[in-house]
Amino acid sequence: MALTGQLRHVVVLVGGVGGAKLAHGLAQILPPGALTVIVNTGDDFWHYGLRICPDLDTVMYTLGGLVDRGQGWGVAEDTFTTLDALRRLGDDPWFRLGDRDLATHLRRTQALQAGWTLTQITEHLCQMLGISQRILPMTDAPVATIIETTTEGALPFQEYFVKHRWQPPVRALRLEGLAQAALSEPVRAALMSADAILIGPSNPWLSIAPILLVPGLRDLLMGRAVPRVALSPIVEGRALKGPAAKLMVELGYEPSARAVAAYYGDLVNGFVYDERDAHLQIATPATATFDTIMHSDTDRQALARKILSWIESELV
Ligand code: FO1
Repeated sequence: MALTGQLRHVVVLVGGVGGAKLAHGLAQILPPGALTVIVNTGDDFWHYGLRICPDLDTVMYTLGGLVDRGQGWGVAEDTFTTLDALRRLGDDPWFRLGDRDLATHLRRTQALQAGWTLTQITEHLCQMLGISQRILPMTDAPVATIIETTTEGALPFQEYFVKHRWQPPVRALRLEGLAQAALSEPVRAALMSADAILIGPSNPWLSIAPILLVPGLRDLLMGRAVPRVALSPIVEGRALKGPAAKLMVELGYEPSARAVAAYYGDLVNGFVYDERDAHLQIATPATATFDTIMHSDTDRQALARKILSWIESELV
């Protein structure tokens, strides 16, 4: 299936690993500059005095070809000399920061302290890594996803996700810092000029909701008369990766692609879900089923091409 070139600018909203894989597939089939990836920053936190932006880095390393493909985050073949030295000094490093990855956090923190915005330093890091598509944080303001658990109380995202291995049952989610958060000009301009807006197969509650909560973003999206297409991160009742299915049950949803589509509601006019779930009745006006599980680079490109071809033939 060939693309006809009607989609000159595609925007995709993503969190970490799953969304980064789709963004990588899109980046490989679209010309340089034709893709903008808007990334969740609710997972960001300060650690050892450094600003860590796990989802931004996962997308950056994936598009830059540096990512550790086994785990889906971090730098391939990284070493952990600094972490080992910290352990010797009595620290208990629960968040695995590789030596090469640390360089990213040092450069970012240095730039933020010198007055750069997160958008500016992300653009610079992407240039340095030779990435030809645009990667934007959802906002420049520091926001933090807080997980209200039934057993450990309120946990900042990485403590819930990494330290507690997403085991504590979740009661509710909230985003701190929203009142100060604004839509950045590059995010606004990207959404305004998009010929299609995709929502990646990322966790709708943990990764996509924070992006949609940035003041003004949801309204802007709803106001765009272009294809707005979400992908399900749930296949046969299970999450492709991470806690999405477990979280859905804890929040009172059925863990299925149908419940994901219902959650997005009329924010999207198209919904893509896995062919293994083809029997599900989905209420979104336009739907397509494909093999959405991406093991290889070829799978990523194939899925990206099928989605864009379907959008061009059915939704444009
Ligand atoms: N995930 C883990 O499960 N354990 C880690 O120690 C860990 C370290 C880490 C360091 C840098 C980075 O960019 C990502 C890292 N991640 C780690 C992944 C990250 O916590 C999650 O993938 C996302 O925040 C969820 O989208």
